[in-house]
Amino acid sequence: KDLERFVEEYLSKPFARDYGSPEDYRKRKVALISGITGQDGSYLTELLIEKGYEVHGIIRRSSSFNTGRLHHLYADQHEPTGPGKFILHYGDLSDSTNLVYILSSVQPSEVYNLGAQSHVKVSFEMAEYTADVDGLGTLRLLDAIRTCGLEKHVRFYQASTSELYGKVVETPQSETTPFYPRSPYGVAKLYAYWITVNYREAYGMYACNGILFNHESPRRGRTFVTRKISRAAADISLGKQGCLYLGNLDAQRDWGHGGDKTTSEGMWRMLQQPTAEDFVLATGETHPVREFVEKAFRAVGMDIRWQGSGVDEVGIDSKSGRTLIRVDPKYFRPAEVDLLLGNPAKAERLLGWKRKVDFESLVKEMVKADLVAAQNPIDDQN
Ligand code: NDP
Ligand code: GDR
Repeated sequence: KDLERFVEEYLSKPFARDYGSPEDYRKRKVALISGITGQDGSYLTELLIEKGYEVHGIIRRSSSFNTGRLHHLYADQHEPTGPGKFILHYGDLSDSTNLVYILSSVQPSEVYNLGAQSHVKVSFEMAEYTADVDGLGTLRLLDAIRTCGLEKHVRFYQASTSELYGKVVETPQSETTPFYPRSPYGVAKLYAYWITVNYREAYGMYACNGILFNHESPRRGRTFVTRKISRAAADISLGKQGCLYLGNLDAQRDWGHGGDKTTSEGMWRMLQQPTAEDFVLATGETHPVREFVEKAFRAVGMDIRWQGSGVDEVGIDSKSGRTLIRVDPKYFRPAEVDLLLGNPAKAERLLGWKRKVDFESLVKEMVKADLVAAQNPIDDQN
C-alpha cells in the first residue's frame, strides 16, 4: 500500500521516470555511483552491468580526460549498438542542487558513494576541500535522497576506510575497534561514517558502511604507493626511469586485490542483506611497503638489497650495484598510520565473502600490467 501511494505521488514529480507499475518500480535494478571514474567505480560498474543493472555514474567536469578506466565499457548512446545501460551525469559532491537533480531523475534503487578526494597525503595540503567533499559530500548525497522522498526506496553504500582506525589501538581491526583517524582524510571519512549511521538510525534508511582496507589493482591511481612502485619497477627495468623515490618504507598495510571482483562483490552484497549493517573487508594479512618494493623488483628480475637507515636508506640492485630506491622526506606524512591489519570475520560469516589474499600474485599482476603499458603508451589509460 505504502509503495503504491509512493509511486503515485512520485510519478507526479517533474523529473520522474515512468516505471509502469509499483511492482516494476519495486523490482528496478538501477545503480547510481559517485566516483565512477575511479579505481573502485570502474570495477563496480563492470560487476553491476554483469548483474543486469542499469548503471548511472556521476562524473566531474575536467579539462583533461578522466574516463580512461571506463573506456572499455562505454558505448556512444547514439549508436544503435550502444548498451544503453551505462549513463554518465556531470556532477560533484560539493553541489547539492546537482545531486538532487540526478537523484530525482535517475531514481536509483542503490547508491554507492565512492566519490572522494581519496589521497591521504594530499588531504594534509587540502584539508578543507577534503572535509567538504569526503565529509559533507556524504551528507549532501544522503540529504538529496531524502529531498527526493527516496529514503525508504534506496539502499546506500558509504565507502568507509581502514584509515578510520589510524593510530593502532588494537589488531586485528574489526567493526568494534575504536576509531582514531590520523589525517584530514581520515577525519572527514569519520564524519561520513557517522552521518551514514545516523541517517540509518534517524530516518530508517538502508545505509551501510563498508570499512575497506587498502585494495590495489592495475587501475590503482599512480600516486598511491603500490602503483608508484609497480610502474617504477617496470620503467626502471626498461631503462625509462633511473631511481624510485619513496617515503616511509616501514608502514604496513593489509593490501587486497581491488580488481578481482571480490571487493565490488562485497560492496554489492552489503546492500542485499535483510537489514543494513557495517562491514570490514580485509585480507587478514599485513605487509610493509619495503616488501612490496622487493616483490615488485623481483618480478622484473632484480634483487633489492637495503643499505643505511632512515632518510639515508637506499635500495640497491644486487647484480649491478645500482641504487634504485631512495628515500625522499617529502613523501612522509605529518602523522602516519603505522599498521593496518583487518579482521573480515563478520563479512565472511554474514556475507559469505572472502577476499583472495595472494599478495605476491597481486604485485606480479600490477608489475606485468605496467610493463605492457610502458611498451604501449597509447593504451596506457589507467
Ligand atoms: P579513486 O581516487 O581512484 O577515485 C575517486 C573517485 O572520486 C574518482 O572518480 C574521482 O573523480 C571522484 N571524485 C573526487 N572528488 C570528487 C568530487 N568533488 N565530486 C564527485 N566525485 C569526486 O578512489 P578509489 O576508487 O580507490 O576509492 C573509492 C572510494 O573508496 C573512495 O571514497 C576512497 O576514499 C574509498 N576507499 C578506498 C580504498 C582503496 O584502497 N582504494 C580503501 C578504503 C576506502 P575524478 O576521476 O574526476 O578524479
Ligand atoms: P593509504 O595509501 O595512505 O594507505 O591510503 P598510499 O598508497 O598512499 O600509502 C600507503 C603507505 O605507503 C607509504 N608510502 C608512500 N605513499 C605514497 N602515496 N607515496 C610514496 O611515495 C610513499 N612512500 C611510502 C605511506 O606513508 C603509507 O603509509 C589508501 C587510499 O586509497 C585511501 O583512500 C584509503 O582509504 C586507504 O588506502 C585505505
